[in-house]
Amino acid sequence: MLKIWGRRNSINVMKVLWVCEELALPFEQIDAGMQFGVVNTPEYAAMNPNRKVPTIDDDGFTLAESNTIVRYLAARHGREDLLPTDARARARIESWMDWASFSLAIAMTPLFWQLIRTPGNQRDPKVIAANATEAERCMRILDDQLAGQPHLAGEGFTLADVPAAAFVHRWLALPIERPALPRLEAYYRRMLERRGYRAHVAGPLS
Ligand SMILES: N[C@@H](CCC(=O)N[C@@H](CS)C(=O)NCC(=O)O)C(=O)O
Repeated sequence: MLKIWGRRNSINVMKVLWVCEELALPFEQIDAGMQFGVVNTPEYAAMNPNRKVPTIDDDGFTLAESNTIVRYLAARHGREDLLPTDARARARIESWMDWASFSLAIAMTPLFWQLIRTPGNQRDPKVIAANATEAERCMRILDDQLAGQPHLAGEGFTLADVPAAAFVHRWLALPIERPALPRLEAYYRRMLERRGYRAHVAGPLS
């Protein structure tokens, strides 16, 4: 059975668990990272030298990097709807995945850590303000992209939606002031119709 190492409150682990639900794949999840340790063992480092979560073992094939893992799983299970083989259709999807990890995450990660994982008396208001502004700018990009289409890459749900929608839940759940972004909020409600998103992504922040 597919093994997934990673604590359930890691956004990168959430993406993998969610996609397993989309693929109806059985899996064994093993707590690892932060308070669970594991990542600093030599056995784990041999699978993932970066010592981060998630890592998977699919029948002896080990793989790190959450976006790569979800692309691998979709391809391995022939899910053209989630990740087409056509070069351009696929590139559109990957572009949104990369954007979420390299632009949206750059603002969302410090914002989330400050507001959720840092004691109130140790927070830095400047870090919060700067990243809240940048996160809002990114969320407006998503809101614009959703004009006239229900998902980020067009009509259907694809892997383009996975990293971005994981951050949308966090952004909407953070104790910050937000502008009304009706298309983004409708998108969030659409994501909530998905069992895997409800089960693995849309829980309380921790
Ligand atoms: N680019 C990597 C990033 C992995 C990463 O930074 N994971 C975080 C959790 S979201 C981590 O392992 N943090 C340290 C820990 O949990 O011990 C991926 O997408 O898998």
